Amino acid sequence: MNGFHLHEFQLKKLVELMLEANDNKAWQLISSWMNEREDSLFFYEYALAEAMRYVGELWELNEITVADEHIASNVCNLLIARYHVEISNRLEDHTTESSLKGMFFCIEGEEHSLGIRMVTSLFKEYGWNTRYLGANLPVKDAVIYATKWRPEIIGVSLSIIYNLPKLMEFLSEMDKLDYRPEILVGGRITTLFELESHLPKNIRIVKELDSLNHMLQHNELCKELHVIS
Ligand code: B12
Repeated sequence: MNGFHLHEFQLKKLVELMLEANDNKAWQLISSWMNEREDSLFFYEYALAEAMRYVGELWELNEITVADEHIASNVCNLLIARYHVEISNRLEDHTTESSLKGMFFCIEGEEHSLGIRMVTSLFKEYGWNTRYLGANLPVKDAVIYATKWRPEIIGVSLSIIYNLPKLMEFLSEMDKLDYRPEILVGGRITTLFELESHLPKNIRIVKELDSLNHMLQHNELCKELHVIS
């Protein structure tokens, strides 16, 4: 293995198992690549996310159908959930009453939810009290939940450009509230377009899981809150 990256033949094998809906074999295969050095970032980014991008390429080339893509997505979901359970058992639950809170979802209209599921699990692994609100969450419901639960962090994902107006709507609604959560925006769209100049300054755009992992490791999120507590 070359650093974190899988060789093409390894990726192909993984994708093959995912397309056959063989989540158990896919799990075993990834596990066999993991050692102490290779962690959650390897599991989420270099195995699963890469595999899903490869599935996208196969679909673009007409080598697989939409139904195949759905199967692979479901296996990916199962593997994220299985890893989440595994890691929670290993670390035991270290969320406490005083844990920082984070809510995570895909903006209204957006169905690409695998990335934000990974993000939620990563926060949880670092001891955050997390709520995953899934795909296609209506803006008004996101605002109601945030107002009531008052999370310190709100993570929003979007992959498709035409969902951008809904993100802007959400941000402007959040701006009217009496409290200021830190808002992170991520997803495929952030790697395709320079959103920085279009979004308010207090919004953090996070292009890669790698950077998020670094921020979590070094307590770089909600810094002001860390100082207060
Ligand atoms: C799987 C998939 C689907 C699945 C999604 C299932 C699910 N539960 O998520 C289904 C079948 C539902 C789907 C539907 C559609 N899809 Co689709 N899909 C994909 C595919 C193959 C993989 C996406 C994926 O899961 N990637 C892996 C995840 C882990 O990556 P990620 O989302 O980028 O997340 C990573 C980072 O961005 C980051 N991240 C993500 N969110 C956040 C949030 C925060 C806060 C942070 C910090 C980080 C972060 O963390 C992750 C790990 O690194 C891509 C191909 C591709 N190249 O991406 C096409 C793709 C994205 N889809 C595409 C299209 C067109 C569609 C449809 C419109 C198809 C249709 N005609 O119906 C619909 C749209 C649905 C909608 N309204 O959203 C196009 C988009 C093209 C474009 N114009 O932008 C792509 C690129 C395929 C293609 N080549 O044409 N799709």
